[in-house]
Amino acid sequence: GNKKCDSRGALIVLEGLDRCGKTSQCSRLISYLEELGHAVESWRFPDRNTGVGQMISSYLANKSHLDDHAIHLLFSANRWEKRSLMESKLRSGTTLIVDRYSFSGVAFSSAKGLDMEWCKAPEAGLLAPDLVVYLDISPEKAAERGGYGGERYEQLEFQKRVAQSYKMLSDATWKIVDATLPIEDVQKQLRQIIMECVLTCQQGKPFVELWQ
Ligand code: FDM
Repeated sequence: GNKKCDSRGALIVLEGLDRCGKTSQCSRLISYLEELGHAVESWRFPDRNTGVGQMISSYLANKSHLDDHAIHLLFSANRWEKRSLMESKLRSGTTLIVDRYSFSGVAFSSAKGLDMEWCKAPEAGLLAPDLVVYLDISPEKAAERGGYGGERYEQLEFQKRVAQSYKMLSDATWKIVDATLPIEDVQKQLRQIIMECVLTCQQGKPFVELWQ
């Protein structure tokens, strides 16, 4: 029904290669939804503010070395430590726009050669996004944008393997947006796509868990 207590927020995830424009598109989406009067929060993974997040941050800055499996599990743990807060926010009606999620986890680790099914396993039981939007750009074009900050994964050859992994992971439910279009055009498409999702969730779409 239309009772207020039925309405929940949407879990919306943006994925894509480094330099695809995810972060600025996310913040524009937040302003847009706020202007429309929606309860909305900007989230990102890794969340570097937790204890686990600080270990991840130091790994990404090349300040520590960790086994590929170990860092994979830390990225996953970083999502698990936010799971209950995520669910309560959504239940209370707040929409979450999330910059990277489990798909980054699997795409980046499997790009190192880890088995994809092994990579997916610790994600099982996390909340499944109501919508995944992939901001599509070739690794070469992304590299041309420059500004790779020098973190561990910001290298063309590695980003090429990440792109292949994303392709294997994606399914028919993903919305693919051409990230090489002008910023305003990308934003326009994103707004249309996410509003549809926000409305379905308001109408009480049930929660689903990864990994299907
Ligand atoms: N990354 C991100 C992973 O390798 N696994 C994960 O689970 C997540 C969420 O961390 F290169 C990688 C992707 C990226 C790096 O991400 C840091 P940001 O978006 O640049 O903070």
